[in-house]
Amino acid sequence: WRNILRSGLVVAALAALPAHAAEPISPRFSADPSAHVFDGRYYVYATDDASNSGTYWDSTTWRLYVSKDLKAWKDAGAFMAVTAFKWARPDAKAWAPEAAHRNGRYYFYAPVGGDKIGVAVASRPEGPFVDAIGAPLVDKARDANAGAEPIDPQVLVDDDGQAYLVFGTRVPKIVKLGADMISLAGPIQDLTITGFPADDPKKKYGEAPFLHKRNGLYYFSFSTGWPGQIVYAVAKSPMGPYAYKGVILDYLKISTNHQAILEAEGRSWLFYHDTLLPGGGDHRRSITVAPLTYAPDGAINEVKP
Ligand code: FUB
Repeated sequence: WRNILRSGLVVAALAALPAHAAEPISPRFSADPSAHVFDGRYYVYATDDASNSGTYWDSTTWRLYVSKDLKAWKDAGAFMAVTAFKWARPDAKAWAPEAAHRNGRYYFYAPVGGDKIGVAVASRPEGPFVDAIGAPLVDKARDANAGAEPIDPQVLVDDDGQAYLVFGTRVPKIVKLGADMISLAGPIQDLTITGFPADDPKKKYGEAPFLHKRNGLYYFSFSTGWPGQIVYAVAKSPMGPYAYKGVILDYLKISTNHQAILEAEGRSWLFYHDTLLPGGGDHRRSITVAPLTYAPDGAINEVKP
C-alpha cells in the first residue's frame, strides 16, 4: 500500500472520481421534467419514455413522480393520456408537459402530436385531469405565428398575476395567458435573444424553453439543439428582449437536453434528463436533479453533474 500510495496512483484515481455521481430520481424511463412544489410535496410531470417503442419518442402517455423530500420518489404512474383530448389522434405523441397551480386548480399543458398544445384541469395535482376547453389551446393549423412545432410548453405566473406561456422549437414563442389559465390573452410572439457568442455557431435556440424570475430579473433557459447545452439569457421584462448569459448544463451523451428550474425552501434545483437507468439511451431517458446556485451578481453557476 505504501508503495502504491507513493506512486500517486490511488490519489490520481480518487481525484478522477466525481464527488457525487448523478442518480436517477425516476425509477422508470422518463424525460422532460416539469418540477413543482404543490402543498408541500414535490411533483415531477414527465414524458413517459417507459412506454415508448425504444426507437422514437412515441409514447402516448405522461408519467408523474411525487416526493415528500426530494429524495424518495414515488412513481404515480402514467396518469394522463392523449386520449383525454377528444380532438387528438389516439396515437399522437405525448411530449414534454407542464403543470401550474392557480385559482385553487391544477392545470396541465400537454404538447400533442408535435403540432398542438392542449390544456387540462384537475382539483388535485395528481389528477384526474380533464380537457379544459375541448379544443387545442395552441394549434399550428389555426394560430398565426404558432411556429413550425408548438411543443415544450412552460408557464410562468408573474408576481402581478399575469401568466406567460412559452413554447416552440427553433424559434421560441411567448404568449400571455388569460387569468383563467386556459385561454390566450394576446398574440403569440417570437421571443428575442441577443448576444449569442459569435465564435460558437451552436449557441442558438433549439427547444425546452423555461422562464423563471429571481430578484426581479427574468431568466430564459433552453436547450441549444440536438445534442444541446442548457444555456440561459436574461431580461428585465418577461416579453424580452433577452440577453445571452451562459451555460447552465453542458452537452450530455444524449441527443436531447431538457431542464426545469425549481425554487423550494430557499434553494434552487435543476431537473434534467440523462441516460442514467440501465438500458438508457436517447429514447430511454431518466430524470435527475442537481443543486443550482447563483453568483452574487445573479449569474447562474454552471451545474456539473
Ligand atoms: O420528449 C420528446 C422531446 O425530446 C421533447 O419535446 C424535447 O424537449 C426533447 O427532450
